[in-house]
Amino acid sequence: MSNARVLTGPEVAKHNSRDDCWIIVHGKAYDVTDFLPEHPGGQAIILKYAGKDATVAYEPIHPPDAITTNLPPSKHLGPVDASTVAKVVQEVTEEQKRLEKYRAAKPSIDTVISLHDFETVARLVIPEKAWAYYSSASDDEITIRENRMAYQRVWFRPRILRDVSTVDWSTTILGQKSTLPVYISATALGKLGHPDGELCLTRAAANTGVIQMVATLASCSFDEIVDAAKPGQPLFLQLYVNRDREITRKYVQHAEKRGVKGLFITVDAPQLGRREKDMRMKQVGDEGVAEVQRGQKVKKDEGVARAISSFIDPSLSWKDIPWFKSITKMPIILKGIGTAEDAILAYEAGVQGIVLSNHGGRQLDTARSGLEVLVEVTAALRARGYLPNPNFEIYVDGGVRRASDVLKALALGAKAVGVGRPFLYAFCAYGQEGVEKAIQIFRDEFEMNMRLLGARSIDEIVPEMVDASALTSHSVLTPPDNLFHSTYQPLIGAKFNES
Ligand code: 173
Repeated sequence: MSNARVLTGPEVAKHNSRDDCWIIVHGKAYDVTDFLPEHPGGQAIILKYAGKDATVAYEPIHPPDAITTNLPPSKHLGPVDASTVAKVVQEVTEEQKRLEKYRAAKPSIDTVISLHDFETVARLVIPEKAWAYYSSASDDEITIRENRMAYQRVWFRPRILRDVSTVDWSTTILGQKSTLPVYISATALGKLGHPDGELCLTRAAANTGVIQMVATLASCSFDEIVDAAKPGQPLFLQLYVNRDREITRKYVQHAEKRGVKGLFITVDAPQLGRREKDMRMKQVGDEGVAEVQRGQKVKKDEGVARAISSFIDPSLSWKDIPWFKSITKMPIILKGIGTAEDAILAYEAGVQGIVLSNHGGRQLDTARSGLEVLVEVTAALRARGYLPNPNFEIYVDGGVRRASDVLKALALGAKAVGVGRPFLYAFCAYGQEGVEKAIQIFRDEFEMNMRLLGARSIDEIVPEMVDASALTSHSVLTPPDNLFHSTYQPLIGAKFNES
């Protein structure tokens, strides 16, 4: 029940124990005592703010409506008089000093000329924890590097003298117009790196005619994102399937009602990969354990993503596909296919597409690159007479940094390519303008590469334009002084306590 009276800071502060825990978020108080054991991110982080204003910690990780939808109305205690609330004192840390220094010295956006540049800049202007979470990949980070290397094992076979005065790289994805054969792939927790989070993507997509795939675990709420889109702007939705299917059904049907044009169900994450950079980062910097947390086993090795992923249903199986088809008319695409066998099953299950993906190297380490999988998938589907089929599209993601990468994937049979981290880094570094610049860089690269390849439109990009004979050979050397080698950071070992 909503309390009509405005509460004061000292009143809220009295409820500061595990048995009686109130917190303030966005100027309103909530009784989270019963919710503590259910909090996907663990109790410890809430208890740290028991009786206090938790907005700073809440904001980057949760959509604004997470607390109101997860707590029953009886636990919504109503507004708190802001003038009576003690400010959560945020001392200026070494990290903040570092961030200020780098933000002041940030290269002008005009000097950014490749997608790699966004990564170089983002690393230094976002909090260490954000960088650790975004950049991390699983285990020994072999696959994240392989995603990049695979593109370097495919070589072009360009055609000449074709009058390339006009070249056009626009296409359609699931029947929706796209100015690039590229979509913005889902990445979670955008507000860790920029206060506007995923809205930077939505607004840039609106201005450039590119399609954004909205993440289930975006920092901005789904409705905020849809509200920020222009009328008619197509959006896709990435779906993590909840253990409680009723929640998933409502979420999917709400998305359909709001006009989402494609449902990308993530199928490669029944459990989240162990991303050691993220896990290590969690172990440092959490010294501020509050009194109420003492004696409690504080899980310190989870990392940001694992901590909030417990709702994802590991029992998801092929048997669930008919159910998805029964609850929505949106095209269904399975995101995270890694073999021809599963591509065939997906086709036979009657979905409209597949994303050949290893989740940006964040799930099964030493899984192959989407590009390599593409070759076996198109061969197997063709052999069964399943391709060509205008109602079944194949996408690839992971490691794409150049239009030339996209052209290779298209030549090998992809309809479009997903790009995740580079757009994320673009907005971490320069907000919406960064994303627009990233798209401009793609346009410039497409124009040049298509001219040099002798392809005037997307249909003229054919398998004969690439030599992929080295693709399955994993030992081809590439020059070690590549830009991407300097953006990938070495893993670090266990840390000794400081004496
Ligand atoms: O790759 C990820 O980090 C991811 O997909 C995820 C999953 C669960 C929670 C947060 C992010």
